[in-house]
Amino acid sequence: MQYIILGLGITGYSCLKFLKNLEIDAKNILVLDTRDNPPCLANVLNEFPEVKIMLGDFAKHFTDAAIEQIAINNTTIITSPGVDFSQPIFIKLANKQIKLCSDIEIFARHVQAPVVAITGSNGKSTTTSLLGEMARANNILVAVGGNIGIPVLDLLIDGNNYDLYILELSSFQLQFTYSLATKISCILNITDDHLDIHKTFNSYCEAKHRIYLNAKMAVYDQLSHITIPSIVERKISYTDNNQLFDLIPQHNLLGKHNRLNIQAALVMGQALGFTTETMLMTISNFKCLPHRAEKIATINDVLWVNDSKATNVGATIAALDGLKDEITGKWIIILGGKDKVSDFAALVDSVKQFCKAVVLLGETALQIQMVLSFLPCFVASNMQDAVNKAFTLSGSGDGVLLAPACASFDMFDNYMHRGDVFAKCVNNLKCQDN
Ligand code: UMA
Ligand code: ADP
Repeated sequence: MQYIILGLGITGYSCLKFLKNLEIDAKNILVLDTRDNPPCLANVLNEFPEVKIMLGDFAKHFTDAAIEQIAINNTTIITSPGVDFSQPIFIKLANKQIKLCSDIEIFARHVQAPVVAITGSNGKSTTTSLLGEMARANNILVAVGGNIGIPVLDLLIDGNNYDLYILELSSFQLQFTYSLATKISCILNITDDHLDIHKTFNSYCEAKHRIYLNAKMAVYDQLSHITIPSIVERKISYTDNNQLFDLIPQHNLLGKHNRLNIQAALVMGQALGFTTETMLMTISNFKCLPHRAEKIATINDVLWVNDSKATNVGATIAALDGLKDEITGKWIIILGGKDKVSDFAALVDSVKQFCKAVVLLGETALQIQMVLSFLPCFVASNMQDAVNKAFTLSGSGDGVLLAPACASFDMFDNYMHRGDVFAKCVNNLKCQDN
């Protein structure tokens, strides 16, 4: 069998490690990446110098003759989630009946233990982590991975014999997954995201719904019709199951959206047989993950919050709504970043209600300014400039919220890098203030 791995980020690297672990001969593996210096290039050159790597535009490598060979040899093409499958070359492959596979598909073909899979436009990492903690509290040897940051194939070769896998899955990973048969699949919510790649909301939804294919049980939100499974027989809505939530003594997660995440984790935990006592205790001890509505400083009675993980419009609206009781004044919100073809007009109501000024950054700055011009809007040249502008606009009782509604890749490596830079810039203010 021959393999082509598309992408040499952490997914591509993990696919290669997995294939080598299966003792696939290097001459049967080819790795492609469009970047000049993909993140895991050095690791691969070091560990697997015999594997052939080709960089640059995919179309250059997928010549008509190469496509013919791929079809004849029935080559497996494993694609990374960041690969833009809307490029014409992939349409050409599809027209030749050549299917792409995600790393999740390869995982599905080899995994032995039960799998829980969680998707949604927002709340995936929080819910996945919380459910993972609940499993640990129930003494289950659990592996948590996927879009949350640990490639799933790494979990199959790390030497542990896991009892349960809990996976966070993105639409990009689900798009090319066919045979994942989960014990539970959950869609938390679906709002606009990644339309630059999926092109239409409908095809984004279709990718998300692939999580229910072959699922033994589906967990969804009855109040959000778009999450309702059409194909799974056993299904439970987590918004109809509030009884356990009312027993939680206290928790540290702000906002209505986090209540939903907790409810979803409780319903899945119950279905997995976790004890009520351990689930409630886990929720009480669970701290919000970094870069999600994280309070990072109070300077001159102004609260500074890092919600860099708010990478789409829905997450920003949830953050503004969830944080409304945290300040007595108004928010200065920092918005903008990489364009994903988003409808920023959906921000208008929440921004009108909770904010007094808008500071804009990145590729989408002017686009957002056009829809929020009813408030003072300032375009910043970099994060320090944005933080300084927000500082001068704020008064006692106000807050500054970084919840950009956009991806970070126009100016930063990823949302974590953006959040770290924000925290550092806020820290610089503190130093000036002392
Ligand atoms: N890229 C190229 N050329 C290539 C391949 C990739 O330019 O040939 C670019 C893409 O445009 C992308 C970046 O490289 O922006 C990274 O893509 P990748 O597929 O190499 O990414 P990995 O390093 O393998 O990380 C991926 C997920 N990244 C994406 O989906 C963009 C990680 O999710 C995930 O944690 C990891 O696999 C393990 O499963 C990150 C993410 O931003 C956190 N996800 C999106 C989100 O949550 O909104 C979907
Ligand atoms: P994801 O992994 O799907 O990006 P996270 O749990 O990391 O989700 O949360 C990212 C951001 O999305 C949070 O900072 C918050 O602003 C928002 N968010 C979290 N949960 C929800 C939810 N259930 N509904 C809407 N927005 C949410």
